[in-house]
Amino acid sequence: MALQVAITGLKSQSGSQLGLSMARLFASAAASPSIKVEVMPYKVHRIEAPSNVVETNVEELTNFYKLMYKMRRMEIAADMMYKAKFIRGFCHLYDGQEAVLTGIEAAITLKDSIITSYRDHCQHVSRGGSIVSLMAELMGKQEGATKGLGGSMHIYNRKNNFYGGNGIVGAQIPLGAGIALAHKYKGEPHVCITMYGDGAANQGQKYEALNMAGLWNLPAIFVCENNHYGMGTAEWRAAKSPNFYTRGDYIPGIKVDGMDVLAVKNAVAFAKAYALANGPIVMEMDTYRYHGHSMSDPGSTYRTRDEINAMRTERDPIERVKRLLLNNGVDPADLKKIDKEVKKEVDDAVEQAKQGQIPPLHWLWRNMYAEPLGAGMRGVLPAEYHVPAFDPTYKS
Ligand SMILES: Cc1ncc(C[n+]2csc(CCOP(=O)(O)OP(=O)(O)O)c2C)c(N)n1
Ligand SMILES: [Mg+2]
Repeated sequence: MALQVAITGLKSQSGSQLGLSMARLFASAAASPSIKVEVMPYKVHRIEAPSNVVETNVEELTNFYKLMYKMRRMEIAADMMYKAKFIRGFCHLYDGQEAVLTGIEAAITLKDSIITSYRDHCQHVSRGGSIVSLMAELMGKQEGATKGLGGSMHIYNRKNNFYGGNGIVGAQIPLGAGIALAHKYKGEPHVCITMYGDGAANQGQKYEALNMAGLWNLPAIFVCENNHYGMGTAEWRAAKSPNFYTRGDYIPGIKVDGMDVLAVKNAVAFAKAYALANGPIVMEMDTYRYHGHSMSDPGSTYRTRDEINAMRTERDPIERVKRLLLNNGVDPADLKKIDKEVKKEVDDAVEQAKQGQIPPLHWLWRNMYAEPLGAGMRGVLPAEYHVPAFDPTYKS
């Protein structure tokens, strides 16, 4: 079966808007028969649930499979490069959670904005960045997404409305409300997706941001990725109410199986339409991270191996899509071919990134401000003191 075919004529609750975003993410040329899938019913708060019957087709599923497998291989490669000391410092991996981002991207366009926490590698690629520039950034090379100066937690792509990469827990939540305000202020029909964890969901700044978003009816979608742990702390130890989809109080909420890309796609399309017409909405994605919190956490001291294994065998988002594809007549050899191609793409990107250059030392003093302000810091003018000569090649 030819797998490189197109997605057209998707009919779902999001109508042409979903078709458009699909064309962007998953380029296509011909329609294939529609497949109806029943996803886990949504739990809702102050809103009526959308249908849990989702329409898809082999082409769409194939492209979901490819993107999620790419994310998985990228994170496995990052893990290996960290252990081989090519990557230093902070590094938080996203494997296990791939269906959340893939489903979100399927329901929005690059004109909609995304902002997230430090767990940001996959957003860089889903928003159009290359795997080479991701790997180069992780290795601190100047060919990296943020010129090797940001590293794992600080990847941005303003051109495609990806606002990072934020190391301070919860800091992205008010920023996301601000981005939604900008969309509204400019009269744009776009939303801001703000992704944060179950740990961040208990923070005060979230409630201030929700209040303002609610007051001003901002097109803001607050996506709590509930992977059930904040570092080594289980959600029930940190949250009086772990029903994160209800925690917006006066703001409606919806709880989604975050290990099912179709459930996510359908719910985000619904949330986007709601947010544009009415204002903010909270989404709780029930998901799981396979790796530890970051590289210093083996991930097995505060949860059992049985729990991790059960997630992998019973709820893995990639295996779920694979099963759907096989049940709908796709040849297993075609999926093996995809696996091989994706693995090679990631391996080649890692090798290319290794060849990159370490940034020159004086770049440490560049890009702190849009242009050197001439303002001193504790009596020192950084540009004069530390930088031999202004480097006009720095800004791209
Ligand atoms: C304000 C602040 N407090 C503490 C930390 C340290 N810290 C980093 S990640 C994290 C846990 C956050 O967990 P969660 O929000 O569930 O996100 P996840 O890592 O599970 O994606 C903590 C406490 C920080 N970076 N910023
Ligand atoms: Mg968490």
